[in-house]
Amino acid sequence: MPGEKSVDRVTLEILAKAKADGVSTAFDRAEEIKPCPIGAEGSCCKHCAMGPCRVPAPKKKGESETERAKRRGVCGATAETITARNFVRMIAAGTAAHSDHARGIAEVFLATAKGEIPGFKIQDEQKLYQIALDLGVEIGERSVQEIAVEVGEKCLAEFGRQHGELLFVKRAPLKRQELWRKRGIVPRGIDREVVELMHRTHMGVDQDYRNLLLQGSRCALADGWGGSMISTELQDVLFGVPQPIGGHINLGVLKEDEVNLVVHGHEPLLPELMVVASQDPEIQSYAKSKGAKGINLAGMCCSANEVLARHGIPVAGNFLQQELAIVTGAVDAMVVDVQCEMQSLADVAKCYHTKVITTNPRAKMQGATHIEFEEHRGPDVAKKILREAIDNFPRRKGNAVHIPTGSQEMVVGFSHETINYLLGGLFRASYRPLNDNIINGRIRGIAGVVGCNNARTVHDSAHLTMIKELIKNDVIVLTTGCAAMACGKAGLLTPEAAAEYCGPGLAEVCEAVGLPPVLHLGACVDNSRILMAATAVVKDGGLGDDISDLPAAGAAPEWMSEKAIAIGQYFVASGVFTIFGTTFPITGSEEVSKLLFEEMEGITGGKWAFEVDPLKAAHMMIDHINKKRKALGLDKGRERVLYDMAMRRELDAV
Ligand code: XCC
Repeated sequence: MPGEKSVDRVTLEILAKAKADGVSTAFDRAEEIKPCPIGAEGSCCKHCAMGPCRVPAPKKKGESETERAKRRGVCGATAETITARNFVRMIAAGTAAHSDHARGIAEVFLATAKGEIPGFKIQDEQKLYQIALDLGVEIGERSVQEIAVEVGEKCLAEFGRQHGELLFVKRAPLKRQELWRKRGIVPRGIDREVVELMHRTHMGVDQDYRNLLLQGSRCALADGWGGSMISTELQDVLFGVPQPIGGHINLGVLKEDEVNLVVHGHEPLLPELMVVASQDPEIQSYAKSKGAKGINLAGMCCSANEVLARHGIPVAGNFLQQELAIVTGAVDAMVVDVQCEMQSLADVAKCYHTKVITTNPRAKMQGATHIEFEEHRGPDVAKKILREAIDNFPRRKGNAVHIPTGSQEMVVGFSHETINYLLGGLFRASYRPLNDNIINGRIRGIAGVVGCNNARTVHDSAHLTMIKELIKNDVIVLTTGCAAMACGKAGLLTPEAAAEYCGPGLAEVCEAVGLPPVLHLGACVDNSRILMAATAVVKDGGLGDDISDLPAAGAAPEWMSEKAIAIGQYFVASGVFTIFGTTFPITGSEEVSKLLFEEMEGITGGKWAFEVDPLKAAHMMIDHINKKRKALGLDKGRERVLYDMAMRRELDAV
């Protein structure tokens, strides 16, 4: 309905409760606080104490050279330098976030391999061997433990590497690697690229916006093919590669008669232990002793995606629903780690009985209880937190509780490995059927639609409008993060969605295999799975020899976090046309806009676009996909060959 803040009925229902309870949420604050127009365009510089300098946008027409020369900061920095600096600092922050997460995982992985840590073990040996091969770790007759120790050490060394190339760069198509080398943007060490970007954007260092954007690309690649990929890969070995699994989503997953504990954030280490600890008979009977029927673990944001994909743990909601989970009055504890946690959680919790528990020394919050997740006694910490939640259950204020009815079913847990065997069959796992269906036109192309919610747009609306338009036009969608949850709530992550929303070609493929038309690939670090899927498609042949040749596009229509910019840039640097909605933080400079929206294609084969209207954005993606199909000679329309028995026999004989 026009004027509504969300397209999700459940969100609106709890927003009404927040209003009645006198609780302010991000939805309200987004209306009260107007964004600074110059900051929104990226041309406000506060990198030194002579500023902040706000460099206004140029006059629409007829700006004289003198007027143009005046549009500078005190140090003389131009709008292009300032916007480029701000933009690449976002990349540095996003890369740092994903990569610091990855470092934590690598440390726990190594300690697990050495047998120094309780609660974790090497679960997926197949994946370990695959990673070992890619990292150049010898397998031979060595034990799983020996291999895992060396894999852990090699991954940890990637952060502090000073020279050479990140090892996972070799996973990319050869042509792509060559292009990166030619452009001088192959990442060395992950930390090194972040530090260099912070240095270059310090006052008075790199004042050439093109040069800044090249290092921005190098740093972003250190995220996608470095930090994020290390997180995904090592998490898969520790906790298992996700397999298709059923799940439920939305605030209706909370339970009236059970202890509700919501895990929120990004790192799956503690949530994995909570899954185990919540099933412990001692903890279960403790919950019963306090009058609860059991323990209901639910997830929020990317922590949710992690435990959903591996255990089918229900999802309470995406980014903009975090305060609303507490407003239901039914959450006994919200346990947070790092990233995307609103500081307002502690304030909202004051109006109810919810205990907000921070667990990571990097991320404390005033008004929250801090129980540190010390990995070496992880299972004990998990139980301690569960007991806190259980102790809090009797404090629920009955008249303040309102849990919306119902939740949506979905099928999740896809990865580049599962796409392989789902489409190819268990015994001839391959991307061939996917490639063939793209070549024959049943599937027009592939889109990665990912990213956040943003309180300045209608919650979930742009995700759903864009994705429905894409699948209607036979574009299969890979999704992660909060976008994936929007799809889950709207029923797009079910095989049945194929018949309802897809064009005839995609519907046919999905129905034949029993796949949803939108595949949930996990959390935001798992966007690295999309890079791997794209690479697998290239390597299977018939669709060009680089990611930039593929009929594919990426989007984050409701983005808000710096991590999204890092992700967008590593997709662009990997050769993908990538379109963002909401706002775009470089529009204060015509030169930087031209570089990112046009010239980048000549540098990396991918480019950015900015379009607020999700329907228009979807058609820009489809046009791009069509352009790539044409370049591959696939624009002739599909030829339907009807096989008679003789032809079938002939085929079988091949
Ligand atoms: Fe955060 Fe990952 Fe964005 Fe959602 S999608 S708001 S970054 S939780 Ni990652």
